[in-house]
Amino acid sequence: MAKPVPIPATPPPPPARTAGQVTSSDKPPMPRQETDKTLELTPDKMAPGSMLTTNQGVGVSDDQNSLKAHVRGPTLLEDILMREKITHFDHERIPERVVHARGAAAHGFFQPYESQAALTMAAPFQDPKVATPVFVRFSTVAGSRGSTDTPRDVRGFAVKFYTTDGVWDLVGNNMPVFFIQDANKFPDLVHAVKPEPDNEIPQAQSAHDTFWDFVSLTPESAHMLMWLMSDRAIPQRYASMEGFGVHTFRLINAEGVSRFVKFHWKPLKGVCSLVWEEATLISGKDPDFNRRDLWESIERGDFPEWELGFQIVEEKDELKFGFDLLDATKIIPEELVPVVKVGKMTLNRNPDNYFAETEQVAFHTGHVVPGIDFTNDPLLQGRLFSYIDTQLRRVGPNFHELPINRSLKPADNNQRDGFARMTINKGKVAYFPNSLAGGCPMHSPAAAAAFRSVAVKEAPGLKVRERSPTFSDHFSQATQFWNSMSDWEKDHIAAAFAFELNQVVNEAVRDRTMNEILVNIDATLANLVSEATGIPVNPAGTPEAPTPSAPTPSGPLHKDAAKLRSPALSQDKQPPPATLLGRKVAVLLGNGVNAREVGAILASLANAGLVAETIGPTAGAVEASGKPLKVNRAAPNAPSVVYDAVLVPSGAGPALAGWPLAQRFLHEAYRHGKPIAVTPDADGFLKAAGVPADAEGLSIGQGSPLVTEFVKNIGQHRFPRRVSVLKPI
Ligand code: HDE
Repeated sequence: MAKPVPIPATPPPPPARTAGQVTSSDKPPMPRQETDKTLELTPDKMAPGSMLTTNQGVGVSDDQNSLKAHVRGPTLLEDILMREKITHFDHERIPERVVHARGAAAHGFFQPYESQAALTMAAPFQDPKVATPVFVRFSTVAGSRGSTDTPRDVRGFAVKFYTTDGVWDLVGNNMPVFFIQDANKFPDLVHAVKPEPDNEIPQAQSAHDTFWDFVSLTPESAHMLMWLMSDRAIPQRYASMEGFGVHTFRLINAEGVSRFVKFHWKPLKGVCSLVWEEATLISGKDPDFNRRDLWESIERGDFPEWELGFQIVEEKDELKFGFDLLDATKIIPEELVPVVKVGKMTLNRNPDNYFAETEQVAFHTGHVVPGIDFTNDPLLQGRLFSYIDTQLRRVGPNFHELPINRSLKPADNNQRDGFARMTINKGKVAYFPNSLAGGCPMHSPAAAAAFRSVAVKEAPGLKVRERSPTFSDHFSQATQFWNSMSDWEKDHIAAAFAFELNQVVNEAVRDRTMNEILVNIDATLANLVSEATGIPVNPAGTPEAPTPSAPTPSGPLHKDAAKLRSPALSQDKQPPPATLLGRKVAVLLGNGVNAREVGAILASLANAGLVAETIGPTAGAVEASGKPLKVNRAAPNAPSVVYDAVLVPSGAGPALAGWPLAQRFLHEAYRHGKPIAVTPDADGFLKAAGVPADAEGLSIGQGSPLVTEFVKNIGQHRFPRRVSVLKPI
């Protein structure tokens, strides 16, 4: 089989296409490796040239004034220059994605740790020495293209692998389950969560009546609701999200042996989230928070990385679990089937053009390569239909010819024509079988690189429009999720349910969510939400949770749902991050700060891989040791919520204590559980900001011991027990 091509250490000079033959690069060189795909894109890139022309290459003498009958007269229909310019502008948008409209993306590569040929023929997993180029798009689901980055929402995590056997798209999310079990319900789910159709309110939020109406009538969504109400729905950065293929797929090896697989992406930056209040503040202060972080970290050379993991289940074990592997509302707990890490993905290059790349990229679950195949998951089966249809509508029938979607292995078939066809197919023959072109292009039944659906034995049965009874346990794994959370994670979940249900006006919807969904997940959860919303828990009116009916009722998950736990689900119990690279520290400055100490602190923070910014009252300077000390950012433009941690160097505290904006800055950092480091002279500042001197994660000290402890605390990410989000101060 053809192998992926290694990434060249020194890329050959790319042949650039430029306007008017001008060759120039408008970007400074970045410490990055080019992949085969980024090199292949080069001829399609264009830097601005020296002469303005029309789309037909005709020079333009004046692009600022329209053609008029006389200097104060009417504009003429004859103005070909203005009409070409404005009509092109009128057609600049393509339909935004019906879901996942807001996104950000980057290029990179995937490299396996060792050959997985025993499991799969898929090209990216054959040889640890070779890397496969990827393009990855992260997104929110419900909001429009211009919406904020930090609503409570699922995040899309879609990876396009440009393999030597063609394109493979792994179109996943940052949550491992989904709201519904059958694709036929997808339009209903999306209509319910999107802004309500009469007034188009609210934007990018599930906190409204139609969403909770739908999910309260759809108990299969209970497990996904737990994920959505958890902090997973407000990831701190894309680089600190897990990713999941969600469905059970198949891996096929060269002998044709099929095994079930679940795909997992594990971020090397650790799994970290925002807290809800912080997320809402960021929405106002920096709606581009996540995409900015992705862009800036790649520009800095701090490349986001994830390990790809397989959970493998042998075909003979398909019915062993007590839930159905075809049910996308279920996970396979990692404690039952470990996630084996098989390789690493690195994102090392920003797109050159948002529209051409991030907007026009077209993913499809049906884009697979030999070695990967599907299961009968009815949600996946529906997606196999939906994505190609959506791309035909959104981007057009030749979407595969756009540079970002183009396979590295050239496409060659008898499909022709359609809007914006770019390939100039030669010859008379566009059919098969043919003799006039020598039978070409030919089938390749024996070639390893040819896709053949795996021959799966289907049990004989009736053609029905029904749900399998093995899909009927909707609550065990929702309870398992709750049981697996730490105390503060439970608080955050209950507070999220309370926030959402307090936005719901319809009493029947509020009541049904409480008494037909929450009480079936956990009584404590129901009581906490009841207290915070005033919705009575009414066990008398509570229907029994449906009895689980599983392929093998002896499966380990069904013994006692209330006792189920999976520590791997808890963010609190995740291993510490492999790197702190890119965490942002605010160094608050005020008049009187010790300039020498600031220099030393900034150097130590940079050594630890942290991005530190000094913040003062204006973007100018503060007075430090009798001299002006330039600051990086002005406090009104640099709110606490966009930083991971705060440090106050010696000398600054007394001035900051009397400054309300600084008090608010420190107080918010405290409320949001962030590591704080101050020198002893900041005691008045702590008091004025309402930060208790014994707060967890607050370091008071001097010099390098202070910085060392502070950096250690940043490794813990947050100290969320400081403030109860259920009963906020
Ligand atoms: Fe999607 N989904 N989806 N989805 N989805 C789309 O395709 C759909 C589902 C996911 O960055 C659309 O190009 C159906 C699950 C991501 O471009 C559309 C069903 C998962 C993205 C579509 C699902 C996803 C999409 C809209 C139920 C996680 C963004 C625009 C059967 C495994 C990809 C587009 C990008 C986008 C349909 C459910 C992930 C309409 C019918 C489950 C990450 O085709």
